[in-house]
Amino acid sequence: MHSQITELENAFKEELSQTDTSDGSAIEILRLKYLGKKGLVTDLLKGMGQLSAEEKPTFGKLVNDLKVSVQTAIETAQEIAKKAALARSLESGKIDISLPGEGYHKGSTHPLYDIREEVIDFFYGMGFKVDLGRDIETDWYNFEALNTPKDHPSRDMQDTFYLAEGVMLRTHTSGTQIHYMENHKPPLRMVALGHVFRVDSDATHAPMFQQCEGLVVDENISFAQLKGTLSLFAKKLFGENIKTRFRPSFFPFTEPSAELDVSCVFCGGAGCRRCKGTGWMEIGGCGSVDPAVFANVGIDSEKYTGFAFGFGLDRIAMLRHHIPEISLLTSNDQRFLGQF
Ligand code: FA5
Repeated sequence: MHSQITELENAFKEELSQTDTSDGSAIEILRLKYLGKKGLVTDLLKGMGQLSAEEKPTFGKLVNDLKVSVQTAIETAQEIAKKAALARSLESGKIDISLPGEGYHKGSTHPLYDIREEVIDFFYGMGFKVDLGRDIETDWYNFEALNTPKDHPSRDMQDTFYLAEGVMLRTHTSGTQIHYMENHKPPLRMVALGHVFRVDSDATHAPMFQQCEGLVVDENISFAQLKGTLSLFAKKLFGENIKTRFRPSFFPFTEPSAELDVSCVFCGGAGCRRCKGTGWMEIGGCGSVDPAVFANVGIDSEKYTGFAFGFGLDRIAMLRHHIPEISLLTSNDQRFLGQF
């Protein structure tokens, strides 16, 4: 019997020495083999029933000692395995705080917003008041008061989205001039910025775009002051080297009228595909306020003169950033917007 206990003890020691003590499941297998319900040490205890009453206490103590020493050895091994598992998990989940953080997308302002802010900044600095006007206008403000009667051919220049008889999405910001002159007495200086709408769509024309309207009314206002103001404005937008050209044109509400062109930002004025070989690009219209407009708002055209201008913010953004297609500005495409 004694030798049986010694053999079992040696066998256990041998097996334990060959077990990977960092592996908790291998130790559990060993525990079950010796101390489990059908384990080898448990079997020895069960076999005690066949012993005589004298043998039982001695044998019982030896088996119990064996059980305690196996149990202690197993617990020590389990402790080692636990520590090894913790070390492994710390190693695998280790955070290197010197590594850069995960990237995130930083938003930026829309190029049209930036231009709008710049325009406001420029004119505000020159003493202009800023107005927004309204998206929906009546025929009076969008056309009639601007010296454009119903049968006037220039109405065809702006293909209109009508909402009801005599009510429309404004085709230009010029109606704001009328609202402003109805509510303010000269001398006055104002710019109005906002969306305008036309049935119009190609690479450089959008059905919805933004315009900035400008109006100055006072005694002795001349076309020369208009040229000076807009030339300065063009330099502010496109840099000192930009050239401006005032090309004779027609608008019912200004007389004389002109288109404001800037030298092509793509070719510097040499002529290219973008400027259709002319070396110039149009950004807006302008002129001296027609006395008929003053008459519609009760301003004495014998005493006062004025100039007005209107240009497209989308066009300016296109020129500034070399954008080939106007619709990109309202496409909400991150690949495009992410470049600003
Ligand atoms: C007008 O809208 C006049 N109200 C401007 C004006 C104001 C003249 C005050 C005299 C006095 P025009 O239709 O040319 O003019 O448009 C002005 C500018 O708006 C154009 O030069 C261009 O920059 C821009 N624009 C016109 N149509 C479109 C369009 N469909 N898409 C984008 N920009 C446009």
